[in-house]
Amino acid sequence: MRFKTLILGTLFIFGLLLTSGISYGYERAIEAEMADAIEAPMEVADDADASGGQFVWMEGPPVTGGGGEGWVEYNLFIPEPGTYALWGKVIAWDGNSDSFWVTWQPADPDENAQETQNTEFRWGVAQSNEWHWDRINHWLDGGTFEREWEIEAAGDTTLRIAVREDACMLDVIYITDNLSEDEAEVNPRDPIPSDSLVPVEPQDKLATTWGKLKAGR
Ligand SMILES: [Ca+2]
Ligand SMILES: [Ca+2]
Repeated sequence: MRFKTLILGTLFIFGLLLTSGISYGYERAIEAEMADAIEAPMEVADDADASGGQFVWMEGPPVTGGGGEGWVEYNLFIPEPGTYALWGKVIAWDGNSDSFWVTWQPADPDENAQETQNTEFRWGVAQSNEWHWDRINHWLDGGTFEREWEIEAAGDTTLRIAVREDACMLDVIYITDNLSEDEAEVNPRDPIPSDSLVPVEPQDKLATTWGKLKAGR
């Protein structure tokens, strides 16, 4: 009798894990300017209205074309396998400054989207000239759909956000296993101290790289 109770109890707990295990409530926000690597002409810039007072972009006038070079990369430790969504806090002035390329390995292949122009990785950024949240989507030729990433094992991942059009600005990246497309439900937020277990510094050296590039022209 006691054994039967144990079995039933185990099954009950297993059932609870199954129903509640779909989402365990992971979330983390990181300042875009705290990138682990930055390739010019992507650079860190100042804005008093941005979280942390800084953001990243390829500098450029909004209405003209241009871009396709430079990126930021983030080494992100994901503690649990699962399905994740990304949100970006962005400014995109107009139709010539409203996209990035996004690849998140190992869920995505090791592919240079700036070279392949693979629309699977093309993020059509919601336009506004105020800082606002936009869930990272893929802007396919047949329509724009919210993206999600299957992270199959806990461990290190590499998120690359690459310039597609200059003047598109990125302030914060918010990582969550809440797959809702409703911003009010997900409630993406700016970083808080507990997001940074290991303190990191902004990549000041990138301004140097950019300066050298300009001087070399
Ligand atoms: Ca532009
Ligand atoms: Ca920021």
